[in-house]
Amino acid sequence: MASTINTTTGDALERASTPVKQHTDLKSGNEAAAMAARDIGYHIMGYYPITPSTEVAENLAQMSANAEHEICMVPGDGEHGAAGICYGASLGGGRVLNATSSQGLLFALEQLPVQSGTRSPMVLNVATRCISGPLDIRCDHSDIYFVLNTGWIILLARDPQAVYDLNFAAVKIGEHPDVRLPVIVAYDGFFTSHQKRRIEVFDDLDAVKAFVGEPNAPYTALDPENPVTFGPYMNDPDLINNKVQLSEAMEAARRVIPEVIAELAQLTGRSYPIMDEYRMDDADVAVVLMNSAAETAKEIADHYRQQGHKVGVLSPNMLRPFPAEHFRKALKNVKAITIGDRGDSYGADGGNLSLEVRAAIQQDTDNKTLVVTRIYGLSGKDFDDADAETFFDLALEAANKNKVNKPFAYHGAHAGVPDEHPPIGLPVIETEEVSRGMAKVTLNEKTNRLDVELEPFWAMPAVTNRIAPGHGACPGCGIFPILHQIYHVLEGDIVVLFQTGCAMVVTTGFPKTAHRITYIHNLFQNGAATLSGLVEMYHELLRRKELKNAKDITFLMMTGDGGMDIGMGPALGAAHRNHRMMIIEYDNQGYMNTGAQMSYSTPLGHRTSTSELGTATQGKRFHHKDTAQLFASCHLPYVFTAAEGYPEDLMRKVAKSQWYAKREGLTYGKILSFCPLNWRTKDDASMGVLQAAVDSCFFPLYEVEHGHTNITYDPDAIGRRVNAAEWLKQMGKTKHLTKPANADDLHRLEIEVERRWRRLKAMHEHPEL
Ligand SMILES: Cc1ncc(C[n+]2csc(CCOP(=O)(O)OP(=O)(O)O)c2C)c(N)n1
Ligand code: SF4
Ligand SMILES: [Mg+2]
Repeated sequence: MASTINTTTGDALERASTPVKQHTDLKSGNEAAAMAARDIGYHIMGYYPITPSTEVAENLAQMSANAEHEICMVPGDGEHGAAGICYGASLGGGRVLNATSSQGLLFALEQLPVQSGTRSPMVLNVATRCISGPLDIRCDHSDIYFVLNTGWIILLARDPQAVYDLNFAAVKIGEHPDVRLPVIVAYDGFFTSHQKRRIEVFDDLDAVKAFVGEPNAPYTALDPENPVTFGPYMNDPDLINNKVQLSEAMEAARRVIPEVIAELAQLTGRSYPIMDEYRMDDADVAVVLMNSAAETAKEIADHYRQQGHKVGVLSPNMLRPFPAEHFRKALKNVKAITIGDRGDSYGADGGNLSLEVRAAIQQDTDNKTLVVTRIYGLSGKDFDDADAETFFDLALEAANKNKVNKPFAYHGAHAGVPDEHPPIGLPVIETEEVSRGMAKVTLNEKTNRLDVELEPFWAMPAVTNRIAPGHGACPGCGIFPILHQIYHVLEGDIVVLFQTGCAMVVTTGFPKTAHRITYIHNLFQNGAATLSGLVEMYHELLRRKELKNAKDITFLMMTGDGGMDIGMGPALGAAHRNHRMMIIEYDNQGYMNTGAQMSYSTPLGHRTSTSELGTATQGKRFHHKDTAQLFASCHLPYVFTAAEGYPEDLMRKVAKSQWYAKREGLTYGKILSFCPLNWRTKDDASMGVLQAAVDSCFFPLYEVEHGHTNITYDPDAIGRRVNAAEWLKQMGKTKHLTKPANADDLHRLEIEVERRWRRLKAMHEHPEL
């Protein structure tokens, strides 16, 4: 809890004599952020899941299901969409919340200056996390450093209590008439977002409401009697003048933030000085750190003090506006400091904290503080006692010698050994081993469609597996049977791109990989564009005869259903450009790798961690996305659906896809994929569940070949049609839909399923559709 009193700057407040009634609870940072949001009573939350911030939305979703708050939670199609939702909502004048991390923050980045540039306040919780690539989910500050130039206020919360408290302050700071800027509350991913600590929580919600007050937007987009143009095209000199105003708003924030924090302290009894100064009064040397690592350094400072070293710790509670004056005052008489940056500004000899502290003290011509910069703790690498000791020792050495030996370096890391390679895995696959003619595809001159002849299943294992044994998926996971079925019939050399998702996460973990063929990962918002670039490079190099060892390559992108939300734009772009590549989506009806949040493919009423079951609502509130029809409307040569439990049908379609992708252009397939963990079934329940999904016509099996729809399995025609309830009763995530209380939702789902099925049948029967 940041209750240190700042004796240098006078920002800190004594504990208020009569704080409002609170109770003690044990909560993580994410839980604290969600509880604060509930107590603030935001109007809208636009969000998109990403570890480690996802729990904020998940906690609020659970509370929403039980009517514990009235926040309207809008799931974005990605963080860019979520940021747009938040921006639009804030223009309406109500209160708006978001939470994100890492790539999510970067994907939203483009929207952040738009929001601050039009002076639209909102609150964004950032559980800080390492940015890609390569992909890593753990904590550092590389994401938040990217936001420094966006015009957002950034408050730093070092523990769950600070997360809770500063969320209230953030609303009031951002909405202050002299400020009107969006505010980020940044806390360390996992260290703070997930570790539970004792926190004090308000009992008196009236006092909270009185503190935050009513939203007071001077203009809104919802007042037709006073129409306003938000974001006009603006040229020189207006734009630069507009930025003067933004700069002045930041300056106003310097004044407003301590005022609001002081007011909050009256309520809570807890104070957050702009600069958290620990034993700095007479310090000769100091360590400067942001957020949770500073707490470790404080303990070591105590040990060093006992040994007679005059050391202290400095850590800001605010990053924007940057507390330059506070640093100048605190470092006036300090001989040397080590600044730890949990993120690098590559090539600048320091991360942003170092660069800005150095710039700040350079303004004080009397300041003689020597500065050591160390990049530490990237991707969640622990900062423990020994690291803190090293940082103090570096500063003490500099102070003693009055010289810095190595001003900039990485701490506890090295660049690797150039000639050392990970051990070679299985031998390279020869083209002949994977060209075994398991599916013979011929063009039928009469129908102008493809015919496929499959070898018997028992012959299939003759194809060398492109996926090595050994992966980290859950028992019973559908992804691997699907991959095996695909790889059995695909002929020859394949380059595969996996978008982020379970299939990617469970098959690669440096230095190991389960992929025996060339594999690329790009984040799931952009895989299709990436693969399309590679496809074009391949054809261009072939055309120029510049490709050494030129081979006949098929390009395949594997994606989850979530990847077809956030990555839909680039995928449709690739489809419209009609690159010669295959896209295959394994649809497990949710964002499984991040803990089963809803995707747009999740059907109505299904339980996920962001469409929870409670007394007020039961599962997802809107219908599943018809991704196959979206791609069909791009007039591709070939689109199909398939299910893991119908291997023959699946393999025929994959073989056709490859044929078209090599000759005519982009093909797309959506395959229903079993996920026992999050569908809440037994590991071996796949056959029954998938059969019922198909037989209830929820997931029809069909293909669209050159625009002609062909249903490849018709449960009506063979007397196998079952009710949706037959399917839903088999899964823990949907059992509730078969109860009388949820009859309306079941009925809505059945009607929608039937409508889509009839439409499909009409297309199947009509020669032109
Ligand atoms: C820009 C961005 N936002 C969010 C995430 C977090 N994230 C990674 S994978 C994933 C869900 C993937 O869902 P899906 O594509 O359906 O694959 P599955 O995990 O179900 O296999 C999410 C939300 C991320 N990595 N990057
Ligand atoms: S969570 Fe589901 S999709 Fe992911 S590995 Fe486990 S079973 Fe497979
Ligand atoms: Mg999924």
